[in-house]
Amino acid sequence: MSRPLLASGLVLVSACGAGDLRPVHNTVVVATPTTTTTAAPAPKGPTEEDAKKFLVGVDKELRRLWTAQSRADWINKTYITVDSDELAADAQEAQMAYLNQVIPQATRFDGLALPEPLRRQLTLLKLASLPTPSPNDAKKRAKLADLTVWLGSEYGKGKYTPKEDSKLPKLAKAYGVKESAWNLEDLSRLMAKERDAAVLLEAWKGWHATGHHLKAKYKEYVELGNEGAKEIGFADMGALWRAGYDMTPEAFEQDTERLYTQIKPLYEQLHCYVRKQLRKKYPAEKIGQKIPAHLLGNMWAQDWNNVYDLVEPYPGAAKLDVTAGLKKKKVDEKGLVRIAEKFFVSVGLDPLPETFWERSMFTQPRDRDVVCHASAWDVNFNNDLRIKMCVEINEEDLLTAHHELGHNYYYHYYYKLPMLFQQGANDGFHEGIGDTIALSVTPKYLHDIDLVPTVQKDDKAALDFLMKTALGKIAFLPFGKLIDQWRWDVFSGKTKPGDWNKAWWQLRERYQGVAAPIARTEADFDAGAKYHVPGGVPYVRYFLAHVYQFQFHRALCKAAGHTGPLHECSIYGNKDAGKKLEAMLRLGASKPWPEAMEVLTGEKTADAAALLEYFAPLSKWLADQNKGEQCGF
Ligand code: X8Z
Ligand code: ZN
Repeated sequence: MSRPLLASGLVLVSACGAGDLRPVHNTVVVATPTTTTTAAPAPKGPTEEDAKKFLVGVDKELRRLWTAQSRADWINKTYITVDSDELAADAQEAQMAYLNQVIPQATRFDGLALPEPLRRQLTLLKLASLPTPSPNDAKKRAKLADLTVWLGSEYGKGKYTPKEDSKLPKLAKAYGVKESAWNLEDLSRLMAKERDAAVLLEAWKGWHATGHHLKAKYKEYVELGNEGAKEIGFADMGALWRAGYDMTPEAFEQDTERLYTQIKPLYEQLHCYVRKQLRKKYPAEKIGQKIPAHLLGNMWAQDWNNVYDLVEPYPGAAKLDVTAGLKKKKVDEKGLVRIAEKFFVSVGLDPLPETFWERSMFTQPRDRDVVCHASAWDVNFNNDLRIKMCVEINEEDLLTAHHELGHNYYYHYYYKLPMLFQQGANDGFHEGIGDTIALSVTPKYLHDIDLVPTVQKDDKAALDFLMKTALGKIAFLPFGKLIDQWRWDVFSGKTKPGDWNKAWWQLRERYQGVAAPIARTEADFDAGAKYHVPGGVPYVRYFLAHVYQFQFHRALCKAAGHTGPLHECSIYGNKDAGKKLEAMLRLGASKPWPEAMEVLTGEKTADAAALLEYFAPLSKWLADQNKGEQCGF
């Protein structure tokens, strides 16, 4: 797992903390000079040269340890066995042991004036154990490493075997399910298309049951991670996670809240309209204020793309059926990723290295357990780019391929930087690059590359397209925020283990307006049924990315000379936009994120205004449609 991976999703090692410029340890001991009659030589503190030497050593050792971890992790996640678990945990432990030793050493330079690149590396080093800080105790370290690997692998192995009286086996063929036990990909295909509420409920319950047995170990992971965080000066693991944004953890929380306030009214409008349509489709479910979580086409109700047919503004208009286009052109798994690569190359970025195509995992192996959740890697921090994805030939995975390649292109443009700068400007940037490119996958672009036969160019078609995009992007926002809201409270102890599931559903109701479809208890561990929780991957990054990507898109469209509505812009083929993007990617984490934001957008803060501009026509349409409805939840 390299930390990049993380960006990608994965990694046990951190996922990209980007750097807090405040000293992590707020007690800097400054020696007070004492006056004596005899002129004793002043005690010599460390020099700039010492700091430089120290960082050269750290860079070398991190490269060695993170690469070893990355290799072990790649094998583990593409072939889960007792042995690969063991090897991944050993590699994890080794890099944790090094960080336990070297992070405290970095404080030696706290009082010293240093050139900015050195100062920033020291700052980032103090965050380098993110997301899984280990206590400096060999036994505890080994335990924490085992726990993180175990949690990730158990999630990857999760399956649901329907009972005798279940309707699922009869549907297996229709959903392309080949084994009697259904894995997450199988259940997700069903959730996407099925419209029988009882069947949906069974799939939902079946998958969520796979999370139950993770709770006890998750509790141990929280305890040890908190201990590790405290040892390096943070209140708990959540405070460490919130420290990676070039501002205090408190300021970061406030800033996130500010962004959420900007987009909440639009989410409520979308929720209101979707709920109205679902009430028509599922009258027997007697949908109240909150939407039952199994009816939105996705296991976690995190995006609602799959209920598009139920909420399409103008059902008569020609359908933008990308999946049909891919199938018609007989695009295979690699071919789908090639389409995404072609976009990046069209704006002047490099083609992916040949090794990417040789070493990536594009399809789900039939004979072994793997972690299917998509991720992107640079295994040796030296351009050994890969993705790991169980590609299905459909529109959703075409967009995910763009998402993953965004990570790979970031890796590609910063791999020559020191290890500690080989991260996104912050982790939300890393998550936002591929999505930014995917915003240029417009109906016109799809037509231009011959994936859809016709495009209609009128207001109705625009509203259909905006609705589709909103089901992916706007529906996601509260989910993107609440996962870490839950974890921050779990880590700080504000939410006790006896209330974990209750707190989970309180947040899902409050933020998403979604409710558990059946009664839940503390024997359930529903957060454990979402990859990033057992996977230990921070999640607020995706919330940020969903805001940033519209800012990035607007800036790139401006660079490309686009005029007209933002949702019509595609930067496909535009080298000026590509240059702008590349300049930002090349910075990695070498500068505080507001500077990277400025390089790309001219703005120094995160702002949801571009997102609101993009969706303005839909926002107006929704407000009209919802007249007379009691919106809110
Ligand atoms: O985990 C991912 C990527 C890998 S970084 C596929 N995403 C989040 C999720 O699936 O929950 C992308 C969007 C949100
Ligand atoms: Zn990602």
